[in-house]
Order: sequence, then structure tokens, then C-alpha cells
Amino acid sequence: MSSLRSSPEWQALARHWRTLRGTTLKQLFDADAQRGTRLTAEGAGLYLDYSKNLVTGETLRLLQKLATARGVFARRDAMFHGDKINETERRAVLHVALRAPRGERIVVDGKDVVPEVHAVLDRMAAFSDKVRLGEWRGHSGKAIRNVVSIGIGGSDLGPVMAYEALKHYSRRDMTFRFISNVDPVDFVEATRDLAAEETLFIVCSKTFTTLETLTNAHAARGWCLQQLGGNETAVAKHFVAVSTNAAEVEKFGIDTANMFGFWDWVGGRYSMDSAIGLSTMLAIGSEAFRDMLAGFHAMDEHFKTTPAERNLPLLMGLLSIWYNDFFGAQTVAVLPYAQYLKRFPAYLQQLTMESNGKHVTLDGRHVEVATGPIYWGEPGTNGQHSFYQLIHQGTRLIPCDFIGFDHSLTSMDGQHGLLMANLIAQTEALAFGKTPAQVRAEGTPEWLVPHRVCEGNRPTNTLMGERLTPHTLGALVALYEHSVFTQGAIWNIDSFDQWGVELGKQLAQKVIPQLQDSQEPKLEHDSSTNALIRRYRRARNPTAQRTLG
Ligand code: G6Q
Repeated sequence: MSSLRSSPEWQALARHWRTLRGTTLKQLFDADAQRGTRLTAEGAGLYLDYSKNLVTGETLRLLQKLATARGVFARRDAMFHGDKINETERRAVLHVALRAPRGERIVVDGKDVVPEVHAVLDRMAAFSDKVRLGEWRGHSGKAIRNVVSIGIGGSDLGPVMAYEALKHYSRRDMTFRFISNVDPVDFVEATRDLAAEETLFIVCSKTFTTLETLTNAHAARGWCLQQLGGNETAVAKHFVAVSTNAAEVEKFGIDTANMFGFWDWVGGRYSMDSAIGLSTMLAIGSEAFRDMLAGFHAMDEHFKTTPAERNLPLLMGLLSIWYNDFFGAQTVAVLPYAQYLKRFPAYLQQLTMESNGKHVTLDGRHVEVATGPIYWGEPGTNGQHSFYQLIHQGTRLIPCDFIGFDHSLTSMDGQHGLLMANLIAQTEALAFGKTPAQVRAEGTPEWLVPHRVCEGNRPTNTLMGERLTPHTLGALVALYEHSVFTQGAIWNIDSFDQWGVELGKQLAQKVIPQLQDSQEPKLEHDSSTNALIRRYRRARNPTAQRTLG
């Protein structure tokens, strides 16, 4: 693909940015009384107000021209069609097939994958109904009351986030826990008050070779067998696996009859709606899980069919490009005004940064512009009492996504009003700030005025839904998935590989025996790494080290 920077569309945006950068949000609002209702769009049950962004109609027109010139729409259609757009791994990218309704046809390598998706969903539903009804019995004949999902990265962040987000709809008489870190503390804390005879472990690993997950799965097996009298047949009643690797699942000792599969065309960070979400289904039930899939699908359809000027993921992706590459903003803050979404920013960090943290284009050349902004955030109103200070008065531009809901899931609706008032007030304050005149009018002494001035002009998106349901959550996740896609397509990078993460998976392999061997190892690292290894060995075994001198 031709150079991004020197393309006429990019150049036009750069010229336009130079004319617009001095314009304030206040001026834009003063010039157009309808702006706050005009620059809005709706899709899949979500309302997006993007009027408080540093854009004009011309900006949006130029960004949409850029999208067309960079082949975003053709690439989107190729993804939905099952083409192998994950070029470095030569794979199709078909998380959209995970939520395709029965009867739709999506062909990969000559095979319609939708029937397989539904076959797995049906098996998951049958299994989850059995567990929830108390019909699936543990080794001692007791029903399952605790579900522990073991996985890491894409095989953990989605399930944890979804469980927290949808807790309102979950079985409160069951306990759900998640173990990801190889730090044994994670395992011990998650299991310390559980009885093995009532516990089901779901081992989630696409490859079934990941160090952390396999280590924790072995620890879980040992823990279970110890409590259940060492009888290996207990494993079948207390362990199920979610994986694409049947051979390794079998090697671990889990009957493949208790394995739920998925496919190489589902990326880890795009897998919470596959069998990786089995814990979600056990928590909220198969019907609610299908509602979540319907929400994902509604946003997929919106992305596929809605004209650019009303297309939520496209608009959000293009706005992110605008701030990242023209204003030089380095981050995006995601601020859900919904306590249930407390893990949503952590989930998005992987989705956005693992996808678009790339330094070369698909043709292997170094990118010409900054890619992958840093996504971060915390729920409001808590963040207001800490880092919002920097957003309001710091020297960096931080575009923010505010997320809120019309209705609470509690009966304390008055208190919900306080929450939403804060959301709305923050977007207003960030956009319009507080002028010196306003500060003086409050009787502020002159020396204090500059400290209390807020410049405003801080851009925000506001996303509103009716209430947080499984359907809304699906739509919200798909919205960000497709926004990430849009950005990656503009940059012409592979948003679906993760070679840096793969490297991380290999790195410790060399050091593990050097820490654990009883014989002093021959070390050939740099002097810092050698010293750290020796220090750790000495700390663990001072006597042996003294003998060795
Ligand atoms: C996701 C990444 C990564 C992956 C984990 C777990 O897109 O590739 O986060 O999900 O490393 O991998 P397994 O599922 O194979 O254990």
C-alpha cells in the first residue's frame, strides 16, 4: 500500500488541522446551536454524542475520505467474508462468526463455520444447564457450587470483565473465581475457602501450552486430588477444558468429551464470546449469554451496513486517529460511570494495545505515524477524585470516552442520578472549562486566579445505553473491536497478530532452570541479568552458595 503520510487524504487532513488547531470547542458550539444534537449517532442500542470533539463537518468529511482511500470498507468486508486478513499468521479473523445467527453462512477454506459455532454453543448450553440445575455431580456426589476459570491474557481478561459486568444477572448462590497469574498467590487466594468436591475448574487456553495456565491447572489438579483422596477419576468430574488443542488437553488428563473447542480464526483477545466465555454462561445462563451474542451481532451489522457518517465504530476509530496522529495525543481514557464495568478499561487495554501496538505495516515497512494509543481508565466517579486533575489542568491532551446508562440495575434510582449528573458535568467542564472571568466572579484573589482557571477544550465522547444488560455489553465490546479494526486498517498494520507477546512466552524458559537447578549454572547473560540470577539463588539457598564460594 502507498505511503500514508504523503497520500493526498493525509496531507489534506494535516492542512486542515493547521487551520483548526486554534479553534476552541466553545467557538464550535457558539457557531452552531444544533451541534449537540447534530453530532450524534445511534446503533445497536448505544447513543454516541461526539459533539464535544475538536472537529468540524470538514474534519469528518476528510477523515471519511481517508477511510475510503485506505481501504477500510473493503477490509471490513474481507473480514466478514472470512478472508485471511491476519496476514502474518495466515489466518481468517472471524470473531464476527461467533455471534452469527444460526443459518447465516460464513465460509473459511471451503467450509461454512456457522454450524460448528452453534454446535459448540449448544454443547456449552447443555453443560451449563446441567451444572446450574445441580445435575452435574462432583466426585463425591455433591452439586457444583464453585466455578474457577484458569487462563491468562485473552483467555482471562474477557471472562473476568464479563463476569463483573454482568454480576447482576449471575447466580448469587454460586461462587466464581478467576486465576491467571503464575504468582502462586493468585491460586492460593482463589481457592483458600473452597471445597474441592463442590468446585469445577475450567482450564481456558487456546494453545494449551501457556506456562501460567498449565502451571495453575496442574496446581488445581493437585489441590483437587489431595482433597478427594487421590483418585484420578475425580479429574473428569471437576475439570473441563476450552481449547483448540485436543491432543494437549488429553495429555493433561481431561477427557476430550469435556472439552469445548474453538478455532484458529478466533484471536485470544477476541474470544470472550467463544467457549472461552463458558464461565460467563455458567454465571448468567445460556439464554442471557445468547442475548450478549445478539448485542455483539447487532453492532456487527451496524458496522457493516451503516453509512460512514452514522457508523459508531468507524467514527470512534477515526476520531482516535485524529487525536493520536494530528494532535499528538498519546492516550485515550475510558471512564465508565458504572461500577459493574470496573474491569472494562483493563479488558480494553489488551484489545486495543495488543491489536494496534505495531511498528511495521503489512508490507513489512516501518510505520510513518504513531500507532496504538495507550488506553487506560477507571470507573467514575472514583477517578474524579484522583487523576482527572491531569485531564482538566495538565499539559497533555487526553481524549476521553465517558460511558453511562439511563437506568441503574439497583432500585436506588435517585443515587443513580447523582452518578449521571457527574458524568454529564465532567464532559461539560472538560469542554468549556472555567475562564479567568468566572474564577474572579467567585471572589477569588488575583494571585489565585491562574491556578483555578481550567482552559477547557478537552475532547470527549459520551456513550449512553438504556441499562447495562448482556445485550448492551455485547454491543459495547463489539463497538471497541471495530473501532480498533478501523484504526488498524488506516495504519495498514496487522491488528490480529501479537509477536511481542509470543516473545514474552519464550523469554523465561531459559531463566527457569538457571534459578532452579541444584548445580551452579553457567551464565552467559549480561552482567545485570547474571547478578540478579546469582542474587536470587544465594537468597534461596545461602548454605549451598557458601560452600560453592
Ligand atoms: C491474545 C493473546 C494472549 C493469549 C494468552 C493466552 O490475543 O494472544 O493474551 O490470549 O497468551 O494464550 P492461550 O489461550 O493459548 O493460553
